[in-house]
Amino acid sequence: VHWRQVHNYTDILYHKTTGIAKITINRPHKRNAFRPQTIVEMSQAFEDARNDPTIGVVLLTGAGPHTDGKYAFCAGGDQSIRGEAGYLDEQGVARLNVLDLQRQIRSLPKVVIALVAGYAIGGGHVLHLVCDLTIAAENAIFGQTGPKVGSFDAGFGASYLARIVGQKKAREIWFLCRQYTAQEALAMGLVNAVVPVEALEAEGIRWAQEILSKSPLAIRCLKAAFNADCDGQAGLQELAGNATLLYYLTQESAEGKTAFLEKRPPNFQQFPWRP
Ligand code: 2NE
Repeated sequence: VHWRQVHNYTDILYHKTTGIAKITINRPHKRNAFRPQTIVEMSQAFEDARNDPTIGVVLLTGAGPHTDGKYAFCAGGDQSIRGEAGYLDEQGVARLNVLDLQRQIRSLPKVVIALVAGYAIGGGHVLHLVCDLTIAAENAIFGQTGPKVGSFDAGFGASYLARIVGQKKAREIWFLCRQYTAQEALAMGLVNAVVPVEALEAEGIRWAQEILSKSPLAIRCLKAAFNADCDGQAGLQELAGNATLLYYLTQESAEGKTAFLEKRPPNFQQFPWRP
C-alpha cells in the first residue's frame, strides 16, 4: 500500500492509505514511552481518523527498531518526566492524559488494531489492551510494571485485563510484574495472532482490509455492544447513541422532524409496530 503522511507531529507519525489510518508512536530512544505531548498528538490523530468517513480501521504501532536493534510498541509513561502528580507537560503541569486516550480508543466507532513488536509494557501494555484487536510480532513482550516502579492502572488496566485473561492471570500479571512472550500472550487470549516481525504491518493491513469489506454500521454497533458489556452506563450511552443514529436514518424518525418543521401533527400511523 502507499502511505500518505497526514501531519507533521513531533512524537508520532500519522499516515493514511485507502480505508486505513496508521498512528506510530515515534520515540524509539525511549522504547516509545509516552509523555503528555505524545498523548495530545495521538488524541488529535484518532480524532482525525474518527472524523474521516473514508477511514474504517486505525492501526496503532510503535516506531522501530531503535539503533540498538530492539523493538518497542510502547514502554508506558516516560519516567524521566514523572512529577508529583503525573507526567509533566511542557508547561510543567502534571498529567495522566493517557487515561482519556484509553477511553477515546474504546469509544472510537471504528476498529483499532494494535500492531505490537517488542515491548508493550506498563501504560503501553494497557494501550494495546484497549485496542479492539492485537497482532503481535514473534518478538513481542508483554507485561505490567506498576508495583515495581511506583504506579498502577486500576481502570481498564486491571478490570478489562481481567475480563480478557481471567481474574487469576490478571492478578499474576500485576502482582508479579513478569514479562510474557507473544506465544504466552496468544495462549492467554491477550492477542489475536502472532506473526514474524517482518510480516507485522502486512498482516495488520490484511486484517484491516477484511474488516473494511464488512458493513460499517454493523461493526460500529458490535463494538459499542462489546463495550457496553463492560462499561456500565457509559457503555450503554455509547450503544444507545448508535441506536439513535440508526433511528435518525429511518423515514419514521424523519416524519417526526418534518411534521414539527411543517407545524402539523406527525403521521406515525403509516409505520408498523413490528413483531
Ligand atoms: C521496556 C523495558 C523492559 C526495556 O528494557 P531494555 O533493557 O530493552 O531497555 P532499557 O535500557 O531499559 O531502555 C532503553 C532506553 O529507553 C528508556 C531507558 O531509560 C533507556 O534510556 P537510556 O538509558 O538509553 O537513555 N526507557 C524505557 N522505558 C522508559 C520509560 N517508561 N520512561 C522513560 N524512559 C524509558 C525497560 O526499559 C522498562 O522496564 N521500562 C520502564 C517501563 C515502565 O515501568 N513504564 C512505566 C509504567 S507506569 C505507566 O506507564 C502508567 C501507569 O501505570 C498509569 C498511568 C499512566 C502511565
